[in-house]
Amino acid sequence: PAEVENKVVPFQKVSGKDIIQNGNNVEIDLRNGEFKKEDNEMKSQQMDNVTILASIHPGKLLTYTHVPNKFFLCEMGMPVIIDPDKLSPEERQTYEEGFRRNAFNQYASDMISLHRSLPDGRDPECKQTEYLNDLPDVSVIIIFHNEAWSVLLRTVHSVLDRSPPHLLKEIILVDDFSDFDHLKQPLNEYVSMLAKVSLIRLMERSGLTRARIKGFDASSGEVAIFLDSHCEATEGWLEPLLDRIARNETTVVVPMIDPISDTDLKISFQPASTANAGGFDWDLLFDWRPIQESERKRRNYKDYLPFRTPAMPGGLFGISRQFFTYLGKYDAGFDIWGSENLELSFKTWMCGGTLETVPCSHVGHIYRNRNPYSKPDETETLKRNSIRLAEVWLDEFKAYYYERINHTLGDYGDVSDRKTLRQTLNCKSFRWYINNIYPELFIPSDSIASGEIRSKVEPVCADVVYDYIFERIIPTPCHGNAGNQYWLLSTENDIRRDSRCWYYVEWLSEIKLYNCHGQPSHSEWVYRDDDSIYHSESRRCLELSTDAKQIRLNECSGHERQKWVWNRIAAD
Ligand code: LR7
Ligand code: MN
Repeated sequence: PAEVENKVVPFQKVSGKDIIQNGNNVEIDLRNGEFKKEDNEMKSQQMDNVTILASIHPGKLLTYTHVPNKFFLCEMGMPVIIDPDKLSPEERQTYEEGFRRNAFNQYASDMISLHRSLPDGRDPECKQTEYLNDLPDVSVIIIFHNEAWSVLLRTVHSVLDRSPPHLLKEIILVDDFSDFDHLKQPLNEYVSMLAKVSLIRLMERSGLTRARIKGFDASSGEVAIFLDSHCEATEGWLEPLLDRIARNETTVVVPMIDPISDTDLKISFQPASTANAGGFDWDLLFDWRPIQESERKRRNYKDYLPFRTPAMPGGLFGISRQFFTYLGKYDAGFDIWGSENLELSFKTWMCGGTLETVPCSHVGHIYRNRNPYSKPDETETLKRNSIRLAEVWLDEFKAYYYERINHTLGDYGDVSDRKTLRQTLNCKSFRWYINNIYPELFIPSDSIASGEIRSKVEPVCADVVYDYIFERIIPTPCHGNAGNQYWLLSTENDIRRDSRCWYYVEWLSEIKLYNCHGQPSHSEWVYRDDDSIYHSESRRCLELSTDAKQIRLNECSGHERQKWVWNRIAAD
């Protein structure tokens, strides 16, 4: 596909005759346009004109959106770059309100066509692959809580525009008790005009797990595909997913997830060669991991072929109706956010299925830094979800998570039904899952020491502070609740928690956290008999500063400030 530069051009008139079909692309010739600065009427007419045409040639049209006095070419997933300092006070307010309510740039999104075109960067093999003729039909289930209008409807239209009609049975929107005004009557009216789209309203805040179950129960396609409410399906996204399920009903599929920027809405199309697998750590949160070497080899290093993955991120996936039902859908006891993704990953593998990423299928997703919506008692809800998950699926391995929360289980509700389900389905053990599906997971029992790292001179423990984008090791008063004061010393002499390792940054004289399997290569720490923690590369020792505000390295002196107690030390 033609690469399009993100050009800034003066505000100009666009009419039908200026629109030129050029191969697969449609270009707008602005040379004959006339400059019409104050004409708001013109502006909206132009927008209408372009939008209507865009829906006739979905994905094939380049359109323009405006910021005051400027047009930005923002199709092909190009960014909309806005300088907030140049906005009028009212527009500036709208801009900021958009960020505040959504944690992404709603103002920019509102300028982009609901049918915007996207780049097609699929590997060439994807377009040559012959998919089965007789594919199952699909219900796409999109749940949302307080989503922005343009983002939600761009998700819907991207699915309508880019799915073969005979395969798309329906789109089911599930409103998880939103209170944004535009999601009330205006959404009813809009949806009533769209064929195949229906809207379910939940009468209380249910959280994403129960919202998905409601949507699933109301749907009837042979396959269910779930999407977050801020996604964009790209050309050819559907067939590669359905093909895998058609060949094996117990295959659960995840597309490539292309990041859409939260600031300028640019989509970064990820080539298959950059695909990651999914994993998690003992905090029981999903994370991305390199694809296993065995799996790369099994596919003869052909990046475009589906690969097995230990876990799914959770928001975008397809599953056959029968298999999802067989697996008992989700634990309906999960509240608001979290845990359903790992539950379904474990169940899929342990109860007879396969979880795959399908690199030929691409769907965009807006990643954001925070969740903008209200979440009642966030940490408690997530912890409760995680405990339910651990109780039912982790067997003896649940201890590693419980150690992280200092065994403060609290009331996590009743999970007996879920345990019965696991028994009835005769699912394999978590040990089997780790040994066979996720052997790269770090097992804490292999560690030399674990728990808090407490100074011998003051009641402070090694903790982490998030300063800007880095996580720095600092001393804080020991609280005895594990959490961020919980550290493992691995047999490879890493000090780590989950996949984050201590790394000494020499030029800053600071210890920061880095990915254990990423760059830079690791720092080696040795816990010695004299209770010092020795950093091999610099040959220095971990020391608490005299004001007890820093943890740094210094010449090993045997001083009390260099002595640390690690609260569980493996017997050897
Ligand atoms: O109470 C709620 N009710 C809802 O309906 C809370 C959320 N939601 C909706 C929300 O509007 C959105 O459409 O649920 C969807 C997911 O919520 P997000 O977008 O806030 O979640 P996320 O993208 O930060 O989180 C990822 O992990 C979650 C764990 O529960 C879910 O599985 C999300 O679907 C999942 N998203 C993805 O996998 C997209 C890829 C990102 C990654 C990694
Ligand atoms: Mn999301």
